[in-house]
Amino acid sequence: ATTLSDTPTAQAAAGFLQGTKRLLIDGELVDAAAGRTFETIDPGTGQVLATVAEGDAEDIDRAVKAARRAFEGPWSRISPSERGRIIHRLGDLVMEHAEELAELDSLDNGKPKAVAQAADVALAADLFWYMAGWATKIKGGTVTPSVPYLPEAEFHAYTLREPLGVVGQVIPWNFPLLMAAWKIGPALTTGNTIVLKPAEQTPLSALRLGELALEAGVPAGVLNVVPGYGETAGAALAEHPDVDKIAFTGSTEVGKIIARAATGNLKRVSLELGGKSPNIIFDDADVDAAIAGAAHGIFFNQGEVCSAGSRLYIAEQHYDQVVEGVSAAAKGIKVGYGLDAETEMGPLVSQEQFDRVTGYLKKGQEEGSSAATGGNAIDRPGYYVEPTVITGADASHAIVREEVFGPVIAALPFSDVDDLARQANDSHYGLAAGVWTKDITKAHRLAKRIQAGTVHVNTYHVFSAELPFGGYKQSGWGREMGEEVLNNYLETKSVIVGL
Ligand code: TXE
Repeated sequence: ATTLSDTPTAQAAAGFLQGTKRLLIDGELVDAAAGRTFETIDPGTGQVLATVAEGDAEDIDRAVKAARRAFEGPWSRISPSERGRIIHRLGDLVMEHAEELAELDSLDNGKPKAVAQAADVALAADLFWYMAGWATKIKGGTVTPSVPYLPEAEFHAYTLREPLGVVGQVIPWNFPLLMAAWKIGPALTTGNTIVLKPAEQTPLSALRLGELALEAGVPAGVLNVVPGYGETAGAALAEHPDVDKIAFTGSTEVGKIIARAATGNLKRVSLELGGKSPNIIFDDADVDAAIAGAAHGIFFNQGEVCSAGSRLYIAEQHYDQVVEGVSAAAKGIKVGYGLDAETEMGPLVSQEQFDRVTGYLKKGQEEGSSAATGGNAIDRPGYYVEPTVITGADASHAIVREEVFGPVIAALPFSDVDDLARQANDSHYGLAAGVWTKDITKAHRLAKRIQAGTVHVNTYHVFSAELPFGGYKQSGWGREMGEEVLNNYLETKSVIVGL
């Protein structure tokens, strides 16, 4: 691994970064069957961070077989109580290795280490602790069936909730550790076994998490981690005939590919996809709080958040003040290398993502909008972009309609509330929204009208293990977290006994 001479280097993660990182299959660290490797890049410098074994279809197949054996064998014999304790220990181990995991995500993704530790790592641990409690609380019910064509008969019936079996999980690069936790936690607590494919841009923390899972007592084969590319390893997992379910977080485009690939054996599918979330500031809002919330809603995690508040609707009379306020917040953000203690915003994750975001900035100019602040790449090694506030955009512009997935917010004035609700819902996406007002009636009315899986009122970006998260419309299928996610990983069986 190499770094630029003036950038801080890994401390807690230095050991893990040594040597080629291998696949975790059946409790063993192994090379890819084809012997191939790929490089993961530090987006803060553009230089190679680590070399990683590149899994493909053959490795996925090996991992699925191991997961099947573990599902039928050791994992099925462990009591729910013990399962819960193992998952709880995994949460403890995540916290014990908080600094190491935060460094790995900072180096691999670019995000500030302090943010990774306070948000990603803490949320991941909390998710495991929360899910651990569910292991002993998964239960069916008893039912007294009435059967019109058998009026004299008497029955005793009940429902069982059973794990699906082998679950494939494909995750993105924006919250590498946390997305792994969101997927692994509920699948384990419901008694499934897992083949996880992390994003090729950020495979490191998921591999480290796999090792910690073994340390926590997860039996060999229950959690397999196979880094590789989407078109090879990811596609092989989505198509695999012996995988019972595929869970995916990523782009809407790939979500559709996954859903099609899953039809071969009609495996269960859950999808957490893109967004273009409206954040709405009313005339009666606490304007200062709304400005801070709008800036946090878009600039947190370099704007690489599926639920980022990227369309900012502002009541006309506050428009200038809010644009000025969010612009000032943008200018005040310290953009820099993730391991620098001063850094508040890191680089984008990859050259590809940098090209995509700067492409949208250019397109915005061509379409006739302008940047109140930012609008450019930052001239230094790595994939840095200025926090940007766009004004003068039209509802038909790409920068208002499409997911930019970068630190770019479009400010749009409004006057009429009914028209505003129409505009807020004028999107293929429906992941999140924000409403800023002191009028509780208005807030609750709008919360009902907005087509989104999460509506924030006078706050933004609140994630909690207890709260379901997911999308309406093309933002996805199913919900993650909360009690609701358990449905993604369970079958229901009715058992009827004639008495
Ligand atoms: O995502 P992909 P990309 C959005 C965001 C971003 C855009 C593109 O707008 O700009 O997607 O990012 C795997 N079969 N989001 O290209 O390709 C891939 O290896 C199976 C929103 O990085 O969807 C990775 O593990 N798997 C989002 C994962 O899918 C495939 C987070 C996500 O990559 C595959 C990330 C295939 N054919 C991007 N092709 C969110 N909802 O948070 C790729 N993959």
